[in-house]
Amino acid sequence: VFDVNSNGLIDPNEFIFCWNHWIKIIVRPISAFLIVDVQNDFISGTLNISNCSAQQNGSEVIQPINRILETVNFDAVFYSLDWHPSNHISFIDNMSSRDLHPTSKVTSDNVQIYDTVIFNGNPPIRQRLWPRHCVQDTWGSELHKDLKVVENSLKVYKGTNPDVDSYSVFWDNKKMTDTTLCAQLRLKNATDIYICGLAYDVCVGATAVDALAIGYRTILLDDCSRGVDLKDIEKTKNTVTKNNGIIINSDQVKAMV
Ligand code: VGL
Ligand code: ZN
Repeated sequence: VFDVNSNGLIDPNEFIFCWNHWIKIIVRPISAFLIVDVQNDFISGTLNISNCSAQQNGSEVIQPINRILETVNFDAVFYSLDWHPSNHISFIDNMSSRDLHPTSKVTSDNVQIYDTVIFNGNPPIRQRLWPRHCVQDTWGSELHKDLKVVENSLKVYKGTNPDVDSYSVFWDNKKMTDTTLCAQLRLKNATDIYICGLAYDVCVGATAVDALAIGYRTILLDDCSRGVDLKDIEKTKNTVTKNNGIIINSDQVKAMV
């Protein structure tokens, strides 16, 4: 039984004491830290998120992420990379080389960046169009040089199939193929996943939703994530919370792991 203060809140120190001396011993959490797509193109390259509607600065995630990496001992650390071939389906400049489905309201005549088109396929493929970004083995697809890469961490590459996009770090958008993340997490018997990075409302959000669906305890790091659209960031947070995920800031991580 926790003591509560006059606001009805549990004393955080008491909670941390119980967590470390009782709960952790019973629950035996195994924690993974997943840093999503902190790559040059999203921070200052061709898909610089500061040019998107929310006008956020992707470089601001680096310092809080580095601090977590320096102070918290996770059982596993993963860095995902958006890793596209040159002919990738999501690049707006590749649109003309693909067949549009007759129901697509957006066509080559009226297309604008960030629009969603429908390509022919079985079933037809809904695809949001982005500027060419994170092309394999280019500067834009490299992790930002100031991001700390810890020893024994693993890199997870996604979006490598030219014909299907991949927002979640678990599966492509059609759920045809899983990445190495799934197998690595099973190998480690991970129970808890801390997720952050770029873009909050695209790949970070999709990854958190999948983590919750698989059954991981999922913790989203709000101050270590930046996104494209404020409304979509809000939707992401609501979805995560509704599915029993939690959203915290970086200064709360150390006490939990
Ligand atoms: C991403 C747009 C296109 C992301 C990847 O990493 O959030 N966004 N490809
Ligand atoms: Zn991409």
